Amino acid sequence: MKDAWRELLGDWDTDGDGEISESELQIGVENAFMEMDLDGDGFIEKEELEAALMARSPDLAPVSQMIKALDTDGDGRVSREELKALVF
Ligand SMILES: [Ca+2]
Ligand SMILES: [Ca+2]
Ligand SMILES: [Ca+2]
Repeated sequence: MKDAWRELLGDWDTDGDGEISESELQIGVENAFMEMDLDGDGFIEKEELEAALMARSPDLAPVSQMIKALDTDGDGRVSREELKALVF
């Protein structure tokens, strides 16, 4: 399911050296939140992910499974810290 997130968010390796540096990670996370966190509360909720998927690739993956893949504290939404887990 992390692959689905990567596909949705694109490649964070902006300088193309094959690694995500700390600054690339920061920028990637910030861009993702700017784009998806519509109500600006610092979390990506199901509805927000759903909207992003509808806009780009509706058939990518089930929203609930994508949330679950990153939601380590189980509150049903994705925080910045949780999103960072994408690259590790
Ligand atoms: Ca890089
Ligand atoms: Ca939100
Ligand atoms: Ca969470």
